[in-house]
Amino acid sequence: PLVIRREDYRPPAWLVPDTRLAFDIDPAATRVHATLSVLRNGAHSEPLRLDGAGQTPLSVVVDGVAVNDWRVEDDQLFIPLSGDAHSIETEVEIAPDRNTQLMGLYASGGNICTQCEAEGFRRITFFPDRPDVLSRYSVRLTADRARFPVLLANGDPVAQGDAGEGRHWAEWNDPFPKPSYLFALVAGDLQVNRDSFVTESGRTVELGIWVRAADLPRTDHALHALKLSMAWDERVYGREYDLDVFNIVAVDDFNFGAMENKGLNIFNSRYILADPDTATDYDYDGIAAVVAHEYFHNWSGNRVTCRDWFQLSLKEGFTVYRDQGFSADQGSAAVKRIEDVRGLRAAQFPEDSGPLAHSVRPDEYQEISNFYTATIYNKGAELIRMMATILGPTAFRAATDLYFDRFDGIAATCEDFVACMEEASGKDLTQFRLWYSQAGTPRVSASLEHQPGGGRATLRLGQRVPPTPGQPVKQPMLLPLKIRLFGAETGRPLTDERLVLLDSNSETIVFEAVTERPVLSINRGFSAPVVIESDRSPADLAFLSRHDDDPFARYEAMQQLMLDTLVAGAVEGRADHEAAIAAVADTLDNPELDRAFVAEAVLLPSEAFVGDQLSSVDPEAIFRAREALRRDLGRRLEDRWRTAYAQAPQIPYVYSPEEKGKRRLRNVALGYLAAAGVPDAATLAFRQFEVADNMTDRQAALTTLVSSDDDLRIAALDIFYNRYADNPLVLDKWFQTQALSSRDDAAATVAALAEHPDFTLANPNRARSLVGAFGVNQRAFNRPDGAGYRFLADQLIALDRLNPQTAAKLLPPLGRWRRFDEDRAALMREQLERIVAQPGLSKDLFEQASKSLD
Ligand code: B3K
Ligand code: ZN
Repeated sequence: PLVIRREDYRPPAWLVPDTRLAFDIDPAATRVHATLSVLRNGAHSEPLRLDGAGQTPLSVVVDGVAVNDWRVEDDQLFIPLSGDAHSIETEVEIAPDRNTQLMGLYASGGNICTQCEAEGFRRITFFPDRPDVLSRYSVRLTADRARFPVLLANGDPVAQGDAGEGRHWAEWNDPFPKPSYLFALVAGDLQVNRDSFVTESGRTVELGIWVRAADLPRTDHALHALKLSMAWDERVYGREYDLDVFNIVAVDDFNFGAMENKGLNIFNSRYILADPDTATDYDYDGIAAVVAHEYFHNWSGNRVTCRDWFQLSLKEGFTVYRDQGFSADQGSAAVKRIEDVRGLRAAQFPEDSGPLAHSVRPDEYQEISNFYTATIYNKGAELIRMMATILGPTAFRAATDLYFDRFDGIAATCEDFVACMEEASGKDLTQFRLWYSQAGTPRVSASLEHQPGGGRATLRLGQRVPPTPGQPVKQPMLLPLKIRLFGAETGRPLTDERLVLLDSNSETIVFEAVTERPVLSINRGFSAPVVIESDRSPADLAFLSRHDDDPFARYEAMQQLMLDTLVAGAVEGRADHEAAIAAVADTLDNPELDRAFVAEAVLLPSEAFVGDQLSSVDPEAIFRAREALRRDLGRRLEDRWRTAYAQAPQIPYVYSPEEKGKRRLRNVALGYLAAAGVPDAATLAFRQFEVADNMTDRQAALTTLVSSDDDLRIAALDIFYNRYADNPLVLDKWFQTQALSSRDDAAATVAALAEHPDFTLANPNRARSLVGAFGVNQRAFNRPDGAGYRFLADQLIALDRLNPQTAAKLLPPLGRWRRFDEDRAALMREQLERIVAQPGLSKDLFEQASKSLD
């Protein structure tokens, strides 16, 4: 396979300052006429080389004259050119309605749209399809007026008119030079929800969210989030919007969440459409976060873009960090941090310890689509957060100002970003840079000793970065650890919070005159994305869960206590639940804690996260240990769960941090009552399912029922299906809830659902809702007979023929074989080998499956 290496980067041989595109839209045969002004970049004699995946030019014209000395080789068009500046015209014909990969120009629900990042533009026309070739685009669209009344592209609208024979045209012009991955167009029958935003300097921006007519009532939340994002970026980063219009289009068939095309974001409809009856609180939060994320890309990604795809985290890590900050400011910052860390542990830590581990700035890839990972996005965001912590808020803001100012209109690198951080703050980040090049999650050991009687306390810290594929030996990294000591007797802090910069393999920190036995609070706020291995006793962890003044650290102490309990239960078959039960009781009883925080703090770590602590994962033992603790917590604290359950939130539904917290705690309580096996659990859940005026409560009740043995689950599933039969986003929930069930028959149910008339692999959301969700259902997927592995492989092989990108994304659960017993490992490898042996496999799935076998 062809490997692309970061060290091979060379500047483009030819630049393209201006690009004119004319699209004659027809779903079966769209003509694309491109006119590129090209400039030789430096002194060389290379021909012009344009990328064009699977394309043949219908014509090639140089400076107005048709030529035939061009050739197409390995999906590139070579044109010999004698001068330093030329005008190049090409024409191609493409078929959006046969594009099942959903990359390039494709059809979705009768509309035509684009997806170009990372390398989709080469499926539309011949172009140097790399992010460091920035061009000014003007675009003319012509299409049938009745079928495609709306014609949109990047930038500002210039003109429109009649083209005769029932057709019309529109012209768009984007004054900002951009790489081809940010190109977009939409032709469709859409309605718009409009508003406007006045920027800080007084410019009025027309905002529009475009959807099918029937979906229009579900667009207000996204539009509101957009305006909040625009104001937030002005206030927090000093970044203003720069065009007269900002449009968002929602489409049903989309490979991921959304795309930040300049002035014309295109979204998966699941990140736009919401009303209380069809979307959960979680969906509402996700919509606001993704709308913000794509909007923030206008600066971190579009105005300042990436030099090459190895620098992807430059825009993605930073933009995730920015959207996390935005979401934290909309409600509880502590709960947001808890959710983000939980997400990091669920997706990124396993990636970092598995066969697909790669650094935040990778050194090589076969298929760039495979590198849109939790490491690039979420660990990348943690890197920015650590730099912000090391610099402090004032210097960090000065550094981002410098970065935006210096690299505006430029394709930059991660190194450029770090250099701005150093220059604006005077700090030396030489060692910190290892975070960009070394993969793997550092492990930090911490042990605290105290001389009784008001003496000295000694904290010994150590770090170790485990080996990862291609990186057997690691250097110590710079780890910013926020630390504080609390007095075991008084419960009061004994020190201020300190930022320790651990930069060697081991270090000792001494605290003098420590008057009582200290308890260590470490990595407060999750200041570094590491694993802490400490010698704190269950009693100390329970103590911190009551007394720590950092809400994240409080949550973390409780999680560690629960995790230790679950690991003991899984390994030894039983465990002492008392400390965990007491800590949960105290948290529920504390009136000062906000309900949303309480709901997060009392939740048990996932089965997968428990498995990640073990050298060999036994999914049955983990499930049993977790159910045993859930049952005990449910029974012993039944009164408290009933009290929490009785605190009904407001009707009608209100989406606010406060009401969200109440709903969350209430649904967590319902889960514990069901785990306790109280006789009325199913009736309670079913009643909630029936009377709920919102999807949050309805889906939570359904989730509880779907894992129960009660026949009410069948009734609830039928009612849910019939009620939402014509809403694909809600039907996804119907599939997903069943795929995540903890019932013994979950694997069989999933196999049957794959034959359901509403199931299709052609729609990525639907594929993910069944196949993707099943892959994270630890017990069902890892059945000892290997049926789960076989099912996933069958689905991936079928999906790969339609949509390689989406297939490759769903592969990682099969790559975890090293973590399991020999029998399961052999069954998983057998399926990986079967995938790799498929004739005509995409390079996307090949790269993921073959690396997973190593
Ligand atoms: N930049 C896009 C992701 C494109 C993924 C291509 N495989 C969305 C985002 O991160 O905002
Ligand atoms: Zn992004």
